[in-house]
Amino acid sequence: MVLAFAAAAAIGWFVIFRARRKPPGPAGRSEVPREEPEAWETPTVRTAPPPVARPAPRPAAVPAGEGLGGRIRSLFRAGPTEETWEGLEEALIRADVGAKAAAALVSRVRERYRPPMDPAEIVSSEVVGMFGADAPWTPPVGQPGVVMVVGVNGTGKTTTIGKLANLLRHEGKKVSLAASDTFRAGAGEQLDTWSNRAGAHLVAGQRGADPGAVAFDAVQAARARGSDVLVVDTAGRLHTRQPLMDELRKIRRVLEKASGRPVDEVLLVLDATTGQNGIVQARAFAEAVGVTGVVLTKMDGTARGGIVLAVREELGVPVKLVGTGEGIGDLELFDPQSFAARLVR
Ligand SMILES: Nc1nc2c(ncn2[C@@H]2O[C@H](COP(=O)(O)OP(=O)(O)O)[C@@H](O)[C@H]2O)c(=O)[nH]1
Ligand SMILES: [Mg+2]
Repeated sequence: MVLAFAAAAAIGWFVIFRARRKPPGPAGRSEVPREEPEAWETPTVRTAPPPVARPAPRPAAVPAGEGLGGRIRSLFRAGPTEETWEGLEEALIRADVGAKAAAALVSRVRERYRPPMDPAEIVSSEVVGMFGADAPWTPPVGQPGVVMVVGVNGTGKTTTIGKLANLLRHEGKKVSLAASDTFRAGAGEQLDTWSNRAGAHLVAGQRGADPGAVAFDAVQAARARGSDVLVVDTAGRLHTRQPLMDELRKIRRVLEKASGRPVDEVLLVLDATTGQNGIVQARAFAEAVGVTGVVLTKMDGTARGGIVLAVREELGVPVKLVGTGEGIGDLELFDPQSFAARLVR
């Protein structure tokens, strides 16, 4: 009876949880079928009745099955057999790292692992190795250096631009922002608020204005004011449809024409909770406008962002920055060590 009640409560909670987590549905977002991250599939863990007292306290290690690390350790418990390696590959794929990165990781771990090593630690250090040679983020240099920010609606482009402007200001740079998302209602106002907070200069047009024209004006205004960096916000609707990609290509062309030099950086913003769909997004934007780096947002939640390993391996695009909240200071330089530790935790 008690058990039945607990199960019903758990299911009820699960349904409410899923309903609450559904994105509110800005137009562009509904186009992208979201893979539900693992954490959404196992919320019942939080409502399970307290376990009966154990005869002996468990060690502080992650319980098997909870995180990737726990899963890896339990796979290796019976010594590495062919099944262990298959299981490891499967566990990595389930953590969104992609088939290519998973296969590469398995073969590297296979070479290095010798019992009684901790297999999770070996995986973690090989993950670090995959990002090993990537250069960390540095602000572009130019008069101004130009950073274009692209990505699907809701991933955190505008918020990231606000945080990035703040970061650059703290490094003593003069920053201009271009509101080239003229499509979405309120996008210009949102960027205006961020520019005020960060102490950056904003160039915006009317809603529906030509995003290329805004970009062109922004380069001229940034140059006239002596800004060190210009960061350009863009629309993110329907990344699978051609018009957005055409628009982004045009913005890039206009920026390069106005500044007389190549765009320094095209940052793709990926939401860590997106899962497998992130690689589809990354491929589409990379093909259309070229992408020089990824900003992985929403890493303050339960998501682990395994998808950036897939993007790194399959498209060769490094991760530059990590968003860890909605506040102006919640942007960090990507650190492979802490990323790997969190992924394999
Ligand atoms: N928790 C969290 N929320 C974020 C982060 N970055 C952005 N957001 C939120 O994600 C939502 C969409 O952000 P926005 O910048 O408007 O996305 P855009 O459509 O890509 O420009 C907003 O509610 C932001 O506050 C992050 O790193 N962590
Ligand atoms: Mg936006």
